[in-house]
Amino acid sequence: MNSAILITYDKEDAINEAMGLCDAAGYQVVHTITQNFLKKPKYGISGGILEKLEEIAQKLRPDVIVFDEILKPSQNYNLASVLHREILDREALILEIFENRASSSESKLQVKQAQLRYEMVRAKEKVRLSRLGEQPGFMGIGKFEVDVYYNDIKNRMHTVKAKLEKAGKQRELHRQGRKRQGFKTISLAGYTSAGKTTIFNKLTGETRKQSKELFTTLSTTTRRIIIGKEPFLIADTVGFISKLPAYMIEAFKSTLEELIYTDIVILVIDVSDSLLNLKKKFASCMRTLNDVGVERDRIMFVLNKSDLVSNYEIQEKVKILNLKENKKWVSISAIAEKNLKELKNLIKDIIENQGFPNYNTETTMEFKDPYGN
Ligand SMILES: Nc1nc2c(ncn2[C@@H]2O[C@H](COP(=O)(O)OP(=O)(O)OP(=O)(O)O)[C@@H](O)[C@H]2O)c(=O)[nH]1
Ligand SMILES: [Mg+2]
Repeated sequence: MNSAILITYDKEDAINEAMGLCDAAGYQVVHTITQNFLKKPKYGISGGILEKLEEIAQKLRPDVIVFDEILKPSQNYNLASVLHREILDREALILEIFENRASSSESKLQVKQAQLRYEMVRAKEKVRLSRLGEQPGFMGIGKFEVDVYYNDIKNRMHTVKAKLEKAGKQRELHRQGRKRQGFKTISLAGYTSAGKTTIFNKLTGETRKQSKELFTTLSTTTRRIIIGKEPFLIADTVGFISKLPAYMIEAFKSTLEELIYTDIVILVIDVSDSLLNLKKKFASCMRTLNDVGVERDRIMFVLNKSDLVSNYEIQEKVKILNLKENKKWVSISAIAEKNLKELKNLIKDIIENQGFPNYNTETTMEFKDPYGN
């Protein structure tokens, strides 16, 4: 396993997630440095911390240095020139995980597109700097090469986009086919590791990989299930995560598009999360669903992992997430197979009442994601 020094900008909860991301990307964290949230323009960290980091990197010789934040291309460059190590920011780290995990041809294309966009942002910065004549040979290449490089990325993006569009059309045909057959559709959505695949497996009898690692699922799987006497199609989807730039959601849009055309979106929430994490992840999910174009009244909420918390705690969390007045929620434990019947009943109820006269879907509280995702 490769080693990493991890720089985090947040409190306890975020460190665990950052460690999880490193682990999923195959890096063993040998040292962690926490710095307050304030952004420092040149390096993304203060001079004092940079010195400390230099010293530790000398001693521990990690393969990479991970910043659990999104760095500007210039910050990345400045850091790499001082530390003589590969610098991975949160985006690059997530891209590595996606690259290792993507197995279907469509998810591979999506990852490719996200990678190219990541490079594109950097290429633009290179072009800008070389035009200003500020940093000739920025990142080791001259002005002419910068233009060639930039155009090359543009061309490659074009090709990937065309292929993805074709895959998207195929998907659309499938969707229409299912609609013609009169199937109602359900999609499982939610933060990575909330337990979507575990629920999917329990409901369908499938054996898709479920794991505590982040981003276990990268492509959508759809299966037929019977609830009551009615057949449904249920889809398991890629998980969400906060602090992701819009283009990454955009890159996965064709997968996430399943969510737009589905009758019910089940938002899976890990009810065993700390209050801080629970709120942060919930806000991030609601924001992503909104960005993708899912209306609120198609969302039902499943509080999973109820085996890990008391009933009292569940009730408290329901109140905090403001689901109390919204009857479209149920707490379950996929692992302990608790309340799976209630979950099916709720799905059936919602489908029967679609239009939802019995459900109060008003949500008075605004959830703000501190990271803007
Ligand atoms: N205690 C407990 N653990 C659960 C429950 N459901 C799922 N898990 C665990 O949570 C972890 C994540 O489960 P997954 O089903 O892979 O989660 P996911 O939402 O599909 O995650 P991604 O595919 O990574 O987005 C696994 O280690 C599961 O065993 C539950 O009801 N109780
Ligand atoms: Mg999964």
